[in-house]
Amino acid sequence: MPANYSGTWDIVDNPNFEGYMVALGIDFATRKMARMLKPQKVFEQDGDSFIIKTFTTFRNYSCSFKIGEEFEEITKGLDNRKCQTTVNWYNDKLVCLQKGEKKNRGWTHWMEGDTLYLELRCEDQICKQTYERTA
Ligand code: YOG
Repeated sequence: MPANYSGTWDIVDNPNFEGYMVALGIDFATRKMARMLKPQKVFEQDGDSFIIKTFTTFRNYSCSFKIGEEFEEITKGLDNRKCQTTVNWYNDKLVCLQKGEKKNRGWTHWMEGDTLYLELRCEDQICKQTYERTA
């Protein structure tokens, strides 16, 4: 039985989101505004099938995938790049690789009780977000 991430999660900490956005090439004005956002994650999971929705007051982003199946991800409304993306289990962690123009790009999710972590990686930058379960 894989871990079950289903639920609603609100951000409580977001160190170095700025560095991650710089690495993605996001312009100053957009970064300034995006730094103020408090993203909410909604996970819909059925075994190895996932929909991860990220909601903010500015933009929303949704990503659907099956574990181990590479897909083309267009990061629409984010940095608008095309990636060949794969997500795998590593024990109960979700480990994502986003192959494309940016080196070392991907993310990892893991849970500890009602706390959800997200490490966002791009080039030499790491942003480690923390979320708390609200539903
Ligand atoms: O999530 O890949 O949970 O898809 C990364 C933002 C700000 C737009 C958010 C809107 C990168 C302006 C998604 C932010 C900054 C700044 C929220 C992270 C880019 C543009 C929609 C992500 C994964 C893992 C699932």
